Amino acid sequence: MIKLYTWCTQNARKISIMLEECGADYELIPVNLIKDEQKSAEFLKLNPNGKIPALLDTAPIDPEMLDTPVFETGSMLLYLAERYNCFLPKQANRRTTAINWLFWQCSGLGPTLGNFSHFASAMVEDKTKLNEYLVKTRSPQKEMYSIQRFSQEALRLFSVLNTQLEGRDYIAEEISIADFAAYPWIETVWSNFKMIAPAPMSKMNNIEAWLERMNAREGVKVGMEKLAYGKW
Ligand SMILES: N[C@@H](CCC(=O)N[C@@H](CS)C(=O)NCC(=O)O)C(=O)O
Repeated sequence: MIKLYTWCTQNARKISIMLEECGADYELIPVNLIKDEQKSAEFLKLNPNGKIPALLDTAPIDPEMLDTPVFETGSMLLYLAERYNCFLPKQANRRTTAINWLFWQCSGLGPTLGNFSHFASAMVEDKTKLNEYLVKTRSPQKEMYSIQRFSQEALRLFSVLNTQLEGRDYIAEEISIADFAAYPWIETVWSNFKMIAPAPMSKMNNIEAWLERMNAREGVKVGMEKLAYGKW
């Protein structure tokens, strides 16, 4: 059984999708970000960095893993791929490609979109249009420079991914942890970016088709739904 310590956010949904797609036996344990429970002494034993998600495997294949928490979504996806023997391609070139793009998401796409949301949400006057976590953590100031910086970088990253998806159904040809890492972030901001940058976004046809393929997957749908905003 996998215990997933989490809240309802994009990073967390990478893992709920993976767990669903693997057919894993898992339990969701809420860590309330609105109450700062991610900084509690209890949670810091799971992730000393004080951020969700984190997981514990209560029936690991290797018993030495019994009390070893797994944190950082990239590490968690790799752990689960090995644990359930799925979504990490066997062919060496595809495997390396999946890992390349997993790191690309964790170090580039995720932080860029996180920063974009932090600054762009400051422009939203009606708080009911934002989720509770963004209301709590968004920039207190309206800063056009920061919004431009992170939206331009996001568009550049979309374009890089769009090129990778040319002639491929999934990032590493076959579906993998690289797709599960990128999907929740892109899905959440996609319609907003189409509104704010219609010209560059009209060229992202490969991502559009990939999103449709991802949306159609049962595990993806259920994984997203399990940690939809406002669930807890
Ligand atoms: N690099 C980390 C990022 C995790 C992260 O940023 N988690 C956010 C929610 S999506 C969080 O816990 N924020 C609360 C905080 O920073 O105190 C990962 O991939 O796991």
